[in-house]
Amino acid sequence: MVLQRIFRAVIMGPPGSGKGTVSGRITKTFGLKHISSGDILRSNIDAKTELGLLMKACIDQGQLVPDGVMSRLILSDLRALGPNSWLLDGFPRTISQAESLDDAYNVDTAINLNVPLEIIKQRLTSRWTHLPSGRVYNIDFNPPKVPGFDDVTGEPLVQRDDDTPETVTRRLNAYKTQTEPVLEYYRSKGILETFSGTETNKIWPHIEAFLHRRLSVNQKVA
Ligand code: G5P
Ligand code: MG
Repeated sequence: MVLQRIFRAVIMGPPGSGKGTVSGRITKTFGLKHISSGDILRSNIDAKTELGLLMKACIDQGQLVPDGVMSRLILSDLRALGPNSWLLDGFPRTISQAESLDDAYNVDTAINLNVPLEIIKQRLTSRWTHLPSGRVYNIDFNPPKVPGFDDVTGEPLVQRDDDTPETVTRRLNAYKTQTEPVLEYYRSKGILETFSGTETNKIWPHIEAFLHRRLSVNQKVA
C-alpha cells in the first residue's frame, strides 16, 4: 500500500505481547518505517559505546533506560527519517517520553496489544532473536527454517540476556508501574486502540482491518 499522507503510530503492550511480531506484519503490509527502541538500544550495546554500557546495565536488570537518554536517541532517529510514515515500537514507555514525542510530532494512533501476563513468560523464555535485524522467532510459534539461524541472512540467532525468568518479572513490574499510565494518557487523547487476545494470529486480522480503515480514510482526506 502506498500512503499519500503521513501516518504516525506507536505500538504498545507488555514485554512479549508481540509488538515486534505485529510491527513486522504492519511494515510489510502498509509500508510504514519501523523504529524499535529495544533494537536501537541493543545495537548501541553491540557497538560497545560508553552509553551502551549504561544501557546494558539497565536492560539486564529489567529497568528502563533514563528518559532523557531515551528521548534524545529516538527523536534523533525520527528526525533522520524525515517526512515519512512510521511505527514506533517500545517508545514511549513513560509519561515523560510520551510528552517529548508529542512536543515534536502528532501521533495518529496508539495500538495497544493486551495479552494476558500469564502466557508472556513462556513466550519470552523460548524466543530466539536475530540481533542485527530484530527479527524474532519462537520455538513453538514461528520456528526458524533451520534451528538456530535467521531465515533471511542465515546468521546465528541468540537468546536475549534479559529473557531470563527473573528479569522478565522485573520488566513486567516496570511495565505496570511506568508504562501502563501511558495507555491512560493516549486514551484521554482519544487515540488508543486496544486489541486483546492470547494469540497474535487471531489479533492480527483485527489490527490489519483497523489500519486499512484508518489509512483509507486518511487517503480520502488527502
Ligand atoms: P524491548 O526490546 O522493547 P519489550 O520488553 O518491550 O522489549 P519484547 O520483549 O521485545 O518487548 P515484544 O516485541 O512485545 O516483546 O514481543 P515479540 O518479540 O514480538 O514476541 C515475543 C515472543 O513471542 C517471540 O518469540 C514471538 O515469536 C512469540 N510470539 C508472538 N506471538 C505469539 C503467539 O501468538 N503465540 C506464541 N506462542 N508465541 C508468540 O525493550 C527491552 C528493554 O530495553 C529498554 C528497557 O530496559 C526494556 O526492558 N527499553 C527502554 N527503556 C526506557 N525507555 C524506552 N522507551 C525503552 N525501550 C526499551
Ligand atoms: Mg520487541
